[in-house]
Amino acid sequence: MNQGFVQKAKEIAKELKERDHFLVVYNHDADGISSGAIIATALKRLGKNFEVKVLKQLYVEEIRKIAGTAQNYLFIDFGSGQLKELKEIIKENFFVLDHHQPQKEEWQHHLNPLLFGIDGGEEISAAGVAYAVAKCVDKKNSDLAALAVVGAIGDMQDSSGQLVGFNREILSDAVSAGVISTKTGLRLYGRISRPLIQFLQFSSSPIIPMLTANEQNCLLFLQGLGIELKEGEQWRCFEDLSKQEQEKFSSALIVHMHKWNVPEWKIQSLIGEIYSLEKEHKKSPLHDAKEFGTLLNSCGRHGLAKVGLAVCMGDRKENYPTALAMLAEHRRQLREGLELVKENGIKEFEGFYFFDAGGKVKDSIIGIVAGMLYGSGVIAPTKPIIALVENSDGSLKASGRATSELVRNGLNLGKIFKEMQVELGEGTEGGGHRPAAGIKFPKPKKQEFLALLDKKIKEQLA
Ligand SMILES: [Mn+2]
Repeated sequence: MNQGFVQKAKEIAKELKERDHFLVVYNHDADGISSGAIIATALKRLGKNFEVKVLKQLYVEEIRKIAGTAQNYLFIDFGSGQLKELKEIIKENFFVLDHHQPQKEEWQHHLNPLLFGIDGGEEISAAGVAYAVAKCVDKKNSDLAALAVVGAIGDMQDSSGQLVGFNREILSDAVSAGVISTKTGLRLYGRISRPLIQFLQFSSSPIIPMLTANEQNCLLFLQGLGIELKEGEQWRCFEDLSKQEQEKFSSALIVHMHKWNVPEWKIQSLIGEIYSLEKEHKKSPLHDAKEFGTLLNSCGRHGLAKVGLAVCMGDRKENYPTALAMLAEHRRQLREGLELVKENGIKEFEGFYFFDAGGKVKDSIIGIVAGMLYGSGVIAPTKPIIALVENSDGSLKASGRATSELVRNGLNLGKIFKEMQVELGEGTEGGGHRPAAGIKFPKPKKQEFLALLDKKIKEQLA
């Protein structure tokens, strides 16, 4: 345990116990919702008065709206990058629990692992930071470690195959409290909520060559293993399989990926630690930390973060069915996206593959769909794929995805879209990472966009 970090968590916990009338402001993704729920539960158990408010981003206008509405404020999973603005507008009586890059600004009630040399990208998420405070408030809050694990998984802090660093200490609290159990197994998403075919077909991390986005091949793969897809009327999911069937499935998948020359590190990351929430029903997606995280993200994306928060705080009646519906909606949109690709086909430019979804696919889904196409066998890994959707405001949003091989060869989609933001001018907003990036631009600039993009990609890969 890092002494400085724990000391600061203790100080903040003490303040929370002494004060009352809080506004808990939290981020709308899985980590933000879990951390909001951890703090809200801790306050509730103390008998404090509090309100909650979700935000997509902590813009200055939002801070202005919030100011004066409570006696004390907690900003969770953001705020470290807005300390100056918070000090100017809220002035005092606010706390920041975050793991993003902080401004160079002093603030007494600011807990961020990066200030203590702890990696906030891999070792602890906002939910872990919130948990550290909750645990200092009362040792009995150790059951909340389960939500801290969900938050960390939601922020993909297990990408090495298991939780590391500070997250491991939180995990061990969760195991001791009997709220989480771990096992080693296949780390594909959807072990509980996805029928076997979709378990393979919708795999986007990693992409499985010839199986992702290819329903027919998934069916053949499973038939080849002799695994029954149904039990009576019910589609079987991976958790329904016997131990032998699970092992058969996993080894066949590994052999398959070797056959298609998937890099060794990617194949290895397929097997790792699985986190189960022991207090949740075995058939509920909440039983698996990854699915719990996706359920929260689905709620957040649909403007229903509060539903996710209620579920995190134990609601299994009023809000739970809505949360399940959001998760189903997420899957439906992925399926629809892939079907649309089949119908509309993919165009090929010299520098990239292109898919125009029109107004039919949400811009939050299109990037995932684009990435999945590499698995379908429809496109070669030699060019990036660019997918386009029309937003409800009439603007266009392009999402680009590239393979790691293309990135090694010099492709940087984030840089291209950042440059295009300047070159396409007003109404354009672009950026992102080398293999995954996005850009929004006015509709009349579509042809200009395509031509410029083709030129830039060819230049980078020349
Ligand atoms: Mn986060």
